[in-house]
Amino acid sequence: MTLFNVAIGMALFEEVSKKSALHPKPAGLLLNYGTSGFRTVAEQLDHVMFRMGLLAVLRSKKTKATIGVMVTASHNPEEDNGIKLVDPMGEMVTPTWEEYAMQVANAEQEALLTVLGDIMKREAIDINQGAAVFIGRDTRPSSESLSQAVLDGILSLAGHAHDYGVLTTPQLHFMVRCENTQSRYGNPTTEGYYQKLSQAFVQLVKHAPNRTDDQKHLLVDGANGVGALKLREMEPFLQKELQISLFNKGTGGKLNFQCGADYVKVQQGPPLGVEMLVGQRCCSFDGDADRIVYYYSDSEGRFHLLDGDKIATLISTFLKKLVTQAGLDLQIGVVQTAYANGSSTRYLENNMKVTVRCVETGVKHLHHAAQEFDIGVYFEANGHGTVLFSESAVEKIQQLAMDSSTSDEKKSAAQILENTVNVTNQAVGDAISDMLLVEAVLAVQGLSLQQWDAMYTDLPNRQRKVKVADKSVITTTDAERRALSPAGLQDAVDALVKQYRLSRAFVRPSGTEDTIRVYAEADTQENTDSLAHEVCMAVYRLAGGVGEEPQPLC
Ligand code: NG1
Ligand code: ZN
Repeated sequence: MTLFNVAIGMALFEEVSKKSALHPKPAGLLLNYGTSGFRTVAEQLDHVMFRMGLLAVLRSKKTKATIGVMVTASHNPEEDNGIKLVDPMGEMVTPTWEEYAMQVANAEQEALLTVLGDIMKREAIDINQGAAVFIGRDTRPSSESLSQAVLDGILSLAGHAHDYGVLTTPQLHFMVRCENTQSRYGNPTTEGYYQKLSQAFVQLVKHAPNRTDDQKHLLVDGANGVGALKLREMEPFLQKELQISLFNKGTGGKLNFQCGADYVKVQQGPPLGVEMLVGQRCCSFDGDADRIVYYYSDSEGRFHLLDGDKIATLISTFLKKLVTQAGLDLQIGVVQTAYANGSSTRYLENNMKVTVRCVETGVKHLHHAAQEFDIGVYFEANGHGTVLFSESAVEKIQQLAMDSSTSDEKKSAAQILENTVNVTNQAVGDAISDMLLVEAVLAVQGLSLQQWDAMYTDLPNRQRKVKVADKSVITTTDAERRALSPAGLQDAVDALVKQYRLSRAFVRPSGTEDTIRVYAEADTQENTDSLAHEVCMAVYRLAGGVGEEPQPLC
């Protein structure tokens, strides 16, 4: 390092030291960079925000690219907040830097500069390298001041910041990807996002010319969050090809409260505030609009949920048909987690004959596995997912779509595929993009919601939680489907599962809450609930349960 660099470094660190005193860390407070960044009650997060601004500058210097910072706590209650970093291609930040994030967030006040200095040394970061960071935030009351703290962090390390204000999480990921691909992926503006996705959608539905107004009509539950706001902004770009009735717009109700994708998925019932008629197509976003689930109510008043597994099945079936029709040699894979309904996996493998992979919970694992296919469709059962098209797959599709010597049938399939690529937010799962994709797939194939639902029947399933003294006593293997410890737990689960038909169960520590999650499925809801309860009891007895014993659901 030259003397000049040392002087710059010292001046910057002095500024960081001065500013960080305005964002003090409560002594002793330790937070985890969980499945999707830091997440806790908003009052505890000011110092974390400031420090993530600092870390984003370092990450930007290291990658020589623009980095994203999103302030949100997704589907958590309104009092919570959170933050996560976005890497140059719009993907989740790489695991080593999650570690750094924890070191920076948890350093006591006087140790902060040393921790930053160590990271710079380990990563050989050049202090003179420029840095640029994009900031987005959701609509929580705490998000504005918290994103201001992020900005303070960025500026105190002399980074360049662009604050987009309120954005959906996937929009922020999109901006970062556009910026770092010199706009080849799209323009890094909300207008650029609306334009790219809606143009592709409008092109796709041209292949379904006779849609009725009823078929164009969709009810959307905005979870009282940012998704509602952004969907309203996007509507004019859709040229009336989608007619949206928007509920839970955030004008009165509370964010995620008795509404939104997570509520609908876990309760397996409709959200409050949506006026749905029999058979009507409805969907719910979560609080930051990166998850979506569909549903409807039948003439007997029964609720039907079409979750992430059903969405993955719909999309991969569509893609497989088009790839075959286009005569392209592209391998399609579907990536799921252990929470995927057993029926969906069986249907994909046995009927659709596509490769299915099961990975650990958390989008970063799914995204990574999906990159191994020419076309990788990944979805968590809770509705978070997208499709990744490899660069060579996109090239082959584009060439065929322009090839004047090819047959009309092949060309048309390639053009539909090309627009499917463009309607998809490949940076990350995106409720708005997934909604347009599902709507287009249904339209192009002339499928009703009921026909989509009938592709396979979900096995009854149940998710439960068990409180234990120390969740780390449970360790797992085989994509979290088997417990390695504590001794005897997996044997107990195996013995219970054997007593039911079409059954499956597993236990794992949650990565976002201090709890053990239990999942069970079986031939009937009654058997599923009974199996889930017995597995909860086994966890309680063998893994140090605390508080009241798990009670059967009645
Ligand atoms: P944990 O708490 O690790 O189960 C939950 C979801 C994940 C993912 C993360 C991030 C389930 C069962 N788990 O993780 O799929 O979405 O939150 O938000 O839905
Ligand atoms: Zn979310």
